[in-house]
Amino acid sequence: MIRDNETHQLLLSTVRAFVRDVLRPHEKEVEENNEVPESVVAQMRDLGLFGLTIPEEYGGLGLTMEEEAEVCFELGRTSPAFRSLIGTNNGIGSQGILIDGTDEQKSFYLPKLATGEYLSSFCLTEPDAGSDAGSLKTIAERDGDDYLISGTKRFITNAPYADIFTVMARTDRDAPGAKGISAFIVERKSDGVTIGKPDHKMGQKGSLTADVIFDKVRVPAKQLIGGVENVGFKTAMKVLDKGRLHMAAFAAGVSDRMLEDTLLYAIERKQFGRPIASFELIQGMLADSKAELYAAKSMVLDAARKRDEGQRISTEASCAKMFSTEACGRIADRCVQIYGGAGYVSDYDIERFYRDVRLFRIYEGTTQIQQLVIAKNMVKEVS
Ligand code: COS
Repeated sequence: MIRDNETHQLLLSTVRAFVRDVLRPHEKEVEENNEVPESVVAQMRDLGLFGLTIPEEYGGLGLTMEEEAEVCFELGRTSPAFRSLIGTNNGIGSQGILIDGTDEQKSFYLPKLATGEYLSSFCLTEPDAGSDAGSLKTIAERDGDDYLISGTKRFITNAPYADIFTVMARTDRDAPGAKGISAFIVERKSDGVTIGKPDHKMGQKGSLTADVIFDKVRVPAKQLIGGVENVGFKTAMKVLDKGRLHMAAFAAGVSDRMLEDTLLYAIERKQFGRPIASFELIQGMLADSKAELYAAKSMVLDAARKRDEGQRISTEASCAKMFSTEACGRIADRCVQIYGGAGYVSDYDIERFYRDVRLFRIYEGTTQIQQLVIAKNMVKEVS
């Protein structure tokens, strides 16, 4: 749902200009230094990018899912590291509090996340619990008015900068699998929280992930999300439904950028005396990519509108995430092919994007997990 088209178009053109004039010129520097410069972060804060999805009453822009998707199409047109920095505050790092938090939790944390004063991370994955998130081992034991949290979380996006973590931990050791898991807001400054060294990743330089280790971290009971034990896995799944749609939209944005760059290259680059864009085998790759991009964007917008209408979109979010990120991988591959040798060297951006987009098919649920969610829901609907 677009609430006010004029305001929305103004926001989109502002983000488009910011991507073009500020973010794109910093892409190579971010890749080389493995960090987003503080001057850029400050501009992102000033533009309100950390609070795109946080309701206006808590100081954010309160975008609807359709509006957010269109902003992601624009933000995708540059290095994923920039989106990654604001992605957790707008998505998996804030949505648990927003969807299931108490009024007190919302009014304390959301304004800080909306302005970017606080950065947040989502701690679900563990060394032995990736796709099988329900098997996580981190424990939260009740101790008077507090819980003591112990365990290790892995590949946590923005962990090196985060001020708060949404931590999924087991409060009932006897309950099987996904039952018995609760969600907590844990402050980084708490005693017993250690952040590991940033991971050396294949791509997405400038977006840092690391282990977060909790060693008997004392967390007041008021930090239990929603004040209810043993429903944290459902909170995590609801957060991921939205996160997966956000990722689908973002992947479409990146596909758009790669395809645009490649088209311009194919028009300029001459072989056999004419632009390679005039050769039908190149045109086939361009056309397949364009059609897949169009399908990905259409899917994302349809699912987003359904979510805005209040429908449950678990299936649609997984379909969109699976299709858009897989299409993005195919588009990246074709783009490198069209660039030829130039696509394999770092002088052109496509080599970096090719590595960056590989992660889209893995994080926030692998393609295989999306297939599982879709098929499970299909069977459930019939039976
Ligand atoms: N919204 C609300 N509730 C949900 C839900 C959703 N989208 N998905 C599942 N649930 C509920 C189920 O209804 C079930 O509730 P009941 O016990 O009351 O019936 C409960 O959560 C457990 O669901 P399920 O039985 O489907 O859990 P599984 O252990 O089989 O796990 C998958 C399901 C595999 C889909 C889940 O573990 C998953 O998404 N794994 C991938 C994790 C991931 O994406 N990690 C990425 C890193 S985090 S950025």
